[in-house]
Amino acid sequence: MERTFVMFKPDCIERGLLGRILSRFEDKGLRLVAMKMLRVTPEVAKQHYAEHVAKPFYPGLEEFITAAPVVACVFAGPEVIRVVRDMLGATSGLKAAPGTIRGDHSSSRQMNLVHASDSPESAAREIGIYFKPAELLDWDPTLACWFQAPGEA
Ligand code: FUP
Repeated sequence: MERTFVMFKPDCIERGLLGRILSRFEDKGLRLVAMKMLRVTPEVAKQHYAEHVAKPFYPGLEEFITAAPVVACVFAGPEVIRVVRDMLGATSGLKAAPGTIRGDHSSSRQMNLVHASDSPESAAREIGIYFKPAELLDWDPTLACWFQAPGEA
């Protein structure tokens, strides 16, 4: 089963939206396999956003992502990387379609509430930054059989 890294960013925690947005992933039937609250340090921010470190917007992005706690998660499910990205919507809340998480709750490109991996490679890399292998729980929710038919997962 595919895994993706999801991070509820400082704006999400400060605005008290964690529960409501997490509920959307639960409602969808995504399997939560790891979760922790932490403060992103400048060092971890540079690792996480390695591809953006040299860009003009990076200093502001680092200031934002280190400004308050975040909640880091791993979700598992079929096609979960694409499914979560579709649920988030476009990077900028101003462009994200209504009905998506960012489209419904964000009006910003930087303060876009939730991060999610965009490929299997970035999922593996990002999960490795925030979690030890032993922190990823292998479990079968009792109700899984009511979210997908046999053979779909
Ligand atoms: P995403 O894949 O949707 O997380 O977006 P990107 O990898 O393109 O950007 C990473 C983060 O940088 C986004 F959360 C938003 C932020 N960003 C800015 O703050 N300013 C920019 O000009 C572009 C991206």
